[in-house]
Amino acid sequence: MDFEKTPGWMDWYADPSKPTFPVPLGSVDAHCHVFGPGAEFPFAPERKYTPCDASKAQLFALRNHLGFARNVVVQATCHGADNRAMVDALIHSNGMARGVATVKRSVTDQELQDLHAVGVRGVRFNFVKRLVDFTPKDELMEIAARIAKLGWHVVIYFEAVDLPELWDFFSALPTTVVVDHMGRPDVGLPVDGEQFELFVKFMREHPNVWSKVSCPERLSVTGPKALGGERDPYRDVIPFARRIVEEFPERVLWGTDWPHPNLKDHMPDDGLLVDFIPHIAVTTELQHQLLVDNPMRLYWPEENG
Ligand code: 0GY
Repeated sequence: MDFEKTPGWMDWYADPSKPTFPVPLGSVDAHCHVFGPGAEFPFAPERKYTPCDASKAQLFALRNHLGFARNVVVQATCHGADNRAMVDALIHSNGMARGVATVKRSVTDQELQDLHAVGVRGVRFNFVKRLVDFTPKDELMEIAARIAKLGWHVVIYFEAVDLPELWDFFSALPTTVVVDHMGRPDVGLPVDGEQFELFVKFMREHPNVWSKVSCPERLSVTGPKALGGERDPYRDVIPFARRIVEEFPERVLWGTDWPHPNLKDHMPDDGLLVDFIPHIAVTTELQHQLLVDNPMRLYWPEENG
């Protein structure tokens, strides 16, 4: 099937630079997506955007280029609860990718087992209104109870302003909970201001909650402009991500977010995104936890010696 991209859609960066930061051996890109290709894996009728194609082969080529070893492929909303493109990527990864799916209440136990067998280890609940229609919380809680039995976790995606309203629901989730992109703080506000303090409190009070310290390109107000050196963009996000890495070093993950859906102003050079890592994880020990130990514990626990 041929799909017309959403007007103004920005395609992923075709020729990313080589990072100057050498990531530790065995690093995991713990947040990335595949889109289609639409001709093979059609986008969902209920989608809010139609992206460019971004295939598993292109994802794995980027992984190698950046020096990473593994991927966690997160189901993108443009594929709804049809997980075939993500599953196909896992199947062709030689065991080097695990996945996070989107499922509905109607999913059968056999389907969950099948997803587990190919490497799915979590489900994503999305509360970003521009991306998805509302799913009743009782339905999500029912899904959470079922996937908890498989040892899976729940990935949650929401905007910082919605945390107060969602707090009780998130607190009741019976699994490990992974927050996408630090709960999307407004980095124009102080790092010790009311909004981000609430997120830090949320992590402090819930030892089962982890955070991806990803997406500076999405959160930054100063943007891609290099402020402190040629390869030094998105500086306004650093204090936020660094604070989370340093207070919760055992509960943080990092990902490229390739192919970067719905960016409006610029498409990041993925090599530069990797060079952001030593600014937020400033010791080799923190870098190893962020890129290797934590994602391995969550997604490949059977390999932990
Ligand atoms: C992200 C962000 C976005 C979209 C999706 O599944 C998706 O459609 O995740 C977004 O537009 O903010 O983290 O990948």
